[in-house]
Amino acid sequence: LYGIPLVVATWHVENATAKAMAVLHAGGSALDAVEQGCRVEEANAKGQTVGKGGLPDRDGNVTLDASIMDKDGNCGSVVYLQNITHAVSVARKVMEDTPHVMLAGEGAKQFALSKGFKPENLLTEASKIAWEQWKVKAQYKPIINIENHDTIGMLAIDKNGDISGACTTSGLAYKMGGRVGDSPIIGSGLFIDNDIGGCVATGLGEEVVKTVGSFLVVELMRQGKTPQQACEEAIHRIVNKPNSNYKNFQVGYVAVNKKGETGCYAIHQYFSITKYQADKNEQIQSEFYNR
Ligand code: SD4
Repeated sequence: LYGIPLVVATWHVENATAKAMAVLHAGGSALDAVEQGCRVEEANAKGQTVGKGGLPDRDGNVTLDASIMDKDGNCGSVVYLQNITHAVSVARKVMEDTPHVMLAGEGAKQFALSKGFKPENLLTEASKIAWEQWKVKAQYKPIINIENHDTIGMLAIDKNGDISGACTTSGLAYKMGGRVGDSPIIGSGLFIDNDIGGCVATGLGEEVVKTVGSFLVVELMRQGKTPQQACEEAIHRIVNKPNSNYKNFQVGYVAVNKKGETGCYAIHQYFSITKYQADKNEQIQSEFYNR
């Protein structure tokens, strides 16, 4: 099939998609590809929205959410994970080595340690300074767009045509302690159906959860919509709600179908995706609703 293997991800993450494609070219599975791709951004301490270096909550704690889903519909996730950089790999271990789908907080951390993950301080000097500056006013206003970087959601199709996806984030900067977003909620931040396609979300997680966004996109594709049409309709569901406050927040989706067609859409300008397909690893600006 044209365009397979392929990797697509939220935001400008060419190093991550390159890593994932290298895994696919070496004959690796889509599952290995999305995990390895997400790990690139988790390890990048300069990225302040994922893994190490992520911006903390109001109390100065960096807490990570991540999820992963494979071609057989298996999934795993971690929420409110602290002191472990590679949340996506812990999510994979939850999927593969436990009878559960989701582990939270201290339990997730203890599980990670038992699997050999090393505890680390994830709060970098830069993120600590940003938090201290934020505390001066301590106004909680979610930022509409953190340009070029945010939650990393990644979808891949391997040489066998099998689809997997993963999602990893430090969540909204300066969120309340204990807050969990969409990224680790299967069906919201991520959903895969190997017969149909997959979807990942970024932006204000609360709005994605309320509409079960990624599941919605996959179901719309099942009904015959292209990935592009499905992403657009899922965004319309959010903005068309009675009294929707959409001018004040961003949500973006990226989706892929079984044929290797992709689509993306957002509420506002400046959402972008990175697509690696047919030897081209490129950033693509998303179309958006609020013109
Ligand atoms: C969340 N969707 O925790 C994630 C983070 C994000 O813009 O993408 N922020 O809600």
